[in-house]
Amino acid sequence: MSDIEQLVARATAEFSGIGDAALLEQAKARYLGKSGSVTELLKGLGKLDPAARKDAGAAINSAKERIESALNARREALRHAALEAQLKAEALDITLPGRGLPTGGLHPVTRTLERIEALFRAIGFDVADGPEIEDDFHNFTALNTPENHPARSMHDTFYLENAPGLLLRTHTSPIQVRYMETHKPPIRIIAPGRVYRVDSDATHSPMFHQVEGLWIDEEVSFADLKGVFTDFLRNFFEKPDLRTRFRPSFFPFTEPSAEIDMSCVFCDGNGCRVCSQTGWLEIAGSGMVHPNVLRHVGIDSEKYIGFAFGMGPDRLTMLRYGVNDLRLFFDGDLRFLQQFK
Ligand code: 2NL
Repeated sequence: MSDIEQLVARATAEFSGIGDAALLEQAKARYLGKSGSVTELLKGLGKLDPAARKDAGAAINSAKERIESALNARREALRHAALEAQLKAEALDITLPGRGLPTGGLHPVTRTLERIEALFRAIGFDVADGPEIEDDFHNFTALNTPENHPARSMHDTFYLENAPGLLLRTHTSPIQVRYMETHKPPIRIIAPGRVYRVDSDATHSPMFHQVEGLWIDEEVSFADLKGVFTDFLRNFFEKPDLRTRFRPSFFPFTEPSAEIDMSCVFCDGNGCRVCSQTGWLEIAGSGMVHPNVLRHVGIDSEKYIGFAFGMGPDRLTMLRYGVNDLRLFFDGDLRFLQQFK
């Protein structure tokens, strides 16, 4: 084999043995670089006589081309190998299950409030709103609650420091008081919202919810109260045979006043653990709005009359979903809350 052919063989073999792109470029320099073997051969052509120069030149150029193509083939092979290695290293397993986007959901008590609102809207009631920080007049005085009433004590009510006369509303009645101050009868509203009392155990939270209702017109009777509220409970619990009973009671803002019981939704009134074997569950307070309340808001108590009621949607939610500890609703434990989505 001629020296030139040996050079091609050596270069081709050397390139094939190189596994690194930078080393390959160094090897290229040794053959095709400024003082590489092939370049040196080309430089030597000038010393040959013209006859020999043509053949030698052709042979060297042919060798140069084959070395270049061996070089390019190796470059390509190395680039391909590098790509393969990268693809392997960065491989994604697209058959793995995705992480999923968690979806939010309404709080169970919110669902109850929305349900109550829908049922009362359906019979022509409006839904009223008001501030959670109230003044003494709207929370107590207007509601005929005397100055020395225990509900007004710091043991029962959260008062604001450095803000005399301001407090966290203890019921949603002040919403109804404000509504009566600004609207003329007929008035048909419910007042849902958060309320606050100094109280905390398995059945009492310092923050809880209330929905009050109010119907004021020229001829609203206790019979209307019984009809509206019984109908509401039957729709809310989806029990057409649900029964109610109204027991005499006392509230400063109603006269007469009544506690409302409903037949137990778990045993239909036969007696079970939930109703302490009585067949009845206490569900709301109610009565005919006290004339003093109407006077406080500037409504003529000789012309107008009406009923009011107040209930606890937290308790309604517990009964509807069979939950036995009120605190579960307000602990913020998503394992519990997510069950109601
Ligand atoms: C209860 C008792 C009640 C009312 C709330 C009311 C509101 C106005 C006028 C008269 Cl503006 N009354 N609200 C009346 C009777 C009972 O709630 O035990 N709630 C859970």
